[in-house]
Amino acid sequence: EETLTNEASVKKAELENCPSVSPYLRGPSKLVFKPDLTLEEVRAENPKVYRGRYQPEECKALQKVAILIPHRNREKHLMYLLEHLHPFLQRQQLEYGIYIIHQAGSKKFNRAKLLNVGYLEALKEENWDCFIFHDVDLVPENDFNLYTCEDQPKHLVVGRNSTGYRLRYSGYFGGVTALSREQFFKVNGFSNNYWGWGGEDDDLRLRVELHRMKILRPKPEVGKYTMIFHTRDRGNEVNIERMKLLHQVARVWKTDGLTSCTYKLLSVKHNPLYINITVDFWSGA
Ligand code: UD2
Ligand code: MN
Repeated sequence: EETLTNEASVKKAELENCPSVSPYLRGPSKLVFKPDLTLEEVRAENPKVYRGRYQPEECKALQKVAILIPHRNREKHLMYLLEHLHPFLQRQQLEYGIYIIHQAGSKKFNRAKLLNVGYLEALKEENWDCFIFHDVDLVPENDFNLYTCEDQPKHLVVGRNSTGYRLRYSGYFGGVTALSREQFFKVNGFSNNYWGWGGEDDDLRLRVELHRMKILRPKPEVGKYTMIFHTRDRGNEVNIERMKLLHQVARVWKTDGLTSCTYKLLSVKHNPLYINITVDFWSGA
């Protein structure tokens, strides 16, 4: 057992760095969502993913990337995302882990707080370099859209099918973003105070701007996504407080965020294709 571990680590140390551009990238693709797909099939298609994680065999990945996905009651979307994201990330030669942060109970949904939890919990098992904050219903169409972090925060969704593949508004920072461990730490993560739909993405943009960071984006033809059709979920009604909250960012970012993110951890489970973290935001938290 011990010699095996040693041999494995020696082998890993000898691997050369992966190239800056992976030879496996394919460019634009037409996405197909098979109506009768099962999670069992997705598992069979991804034999090299172990307990939600993967690392290339042929080279040492340039970054270790944690994908954080806030979730409740979107099982079908999750299955399609896993089906496409695993091969996509492997073609990019990344070392990665996919974390689903599941909100238990029926209290208002809190996407931003779930993502804070994901960051804090994921760092307990690996010193990830880079974090991708990812909606469950957005599937990337072009694998040149790299799921890596750069010297500035990156917004990966330039456009999606439902909006004619155009940026919704300048400063838009929703859907999928990439921040390094340090960048996210510096802005104290997301606010924990956005319950229900809307505003939390703009809040993060303001935090980034307050710290004099710039937002990078891929080219429009690369930053393309398909959003799987959905209506507004029950428990995620529009947050009418969002404008008020957005006016407070400069005053509260230091005390509202990672440093004040309290939650009840119900379970951490390593499934074959993802790591599931279930949390409860009990009333008063
Ligand atoms: C937009 C943003 C999203 C977020 C949201 C406002 C884009 C492409 N996305 O998404 O990033 O800023 O507005 O909060 O602009 N979710 C569940 N279960 C629920 C409710 C939400 O899993 O019951 C998760 C899921 O990952 C979903 C995400 O939260 O993708 C955002 O919710 P949405 O898809 O209903 O909101 P949408 O499409 O307007
Ligand atoms: Mn959506």
